[in-house]
Amino acid sequence: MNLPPSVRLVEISPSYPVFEIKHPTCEARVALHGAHVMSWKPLDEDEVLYLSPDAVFKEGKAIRGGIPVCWPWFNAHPTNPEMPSHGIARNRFWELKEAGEDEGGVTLVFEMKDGIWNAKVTVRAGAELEVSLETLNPNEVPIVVSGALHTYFGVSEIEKVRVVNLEGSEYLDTVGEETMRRQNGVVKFTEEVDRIYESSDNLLLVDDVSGRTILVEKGGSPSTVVWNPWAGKAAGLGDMPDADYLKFCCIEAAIANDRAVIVMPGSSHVLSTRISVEE
Ligand code: TA6
Repeated sequence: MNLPPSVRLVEISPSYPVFEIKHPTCEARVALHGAHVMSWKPLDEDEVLYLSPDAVFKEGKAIRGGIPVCWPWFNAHPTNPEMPSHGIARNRFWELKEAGEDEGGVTLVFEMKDGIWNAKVTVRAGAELEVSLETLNPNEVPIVVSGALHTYFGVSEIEKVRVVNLEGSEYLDTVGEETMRRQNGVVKFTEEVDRIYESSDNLLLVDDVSGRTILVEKGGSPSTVVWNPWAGKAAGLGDMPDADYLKFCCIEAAIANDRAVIVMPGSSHVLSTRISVEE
């Protein structure tokens, strides 16, 4: 496929293609593996996404950082413990179907098919970043889908960031014994946070050290997942430096647990996240 002028294909490890975008509006990198946005740096801004320096770039292993596409299920498979956590999408190579650009940015369209599962990921990288995950159902029967766009946001110091607009939302706290709670005030990080909020609302990530505010807009997403492993869980992640929990938080446009979506034959569902840096 011919790539537009702002996009070039590089191999960051043997047979592991990554699309490098250098456009007047932004720089970004998107791996063919997992249709995975690895980085996005708008013009005159610092990098927005966290990518682990220990991330593994080989088939079958999800990249630690950027925007993992968790699909067609969130966390453990609903019925089969043999299946990988967070689905099949992020552990395999997709197919690039379209690549284009205009003065506003670059658009890449990826597809994957596996049995009953058919998905399309559209990445629009420009002054804003939008990732859309479309579940298609060409089958004769309904399919049930959950998942997340599992975005890792880079932060200056985790204890000096706030997630705003979840105040008052109910959430499932999955740290320790799962417990339903209600968010009191803004979300802060002073310990492990692993929460599934019942919220379709847009969010703000406020970094008090850099003074930067990130707007996270969601589409087709009845759940918002907020995660930081903190020191204990981070130490157990072999593809991330132990202290890097201080450098990111995940804010995920998700469809989780009992909010799974039924996609009827011949129809589709789109889960999207749109990220912008607020001046
Ligand atoms: O972000 C929510 C979550 O489900 C956490 O429970 C944690 O497992 C995280 O995803 C990362 O999962 P991974 O399989 O990428 O290590």
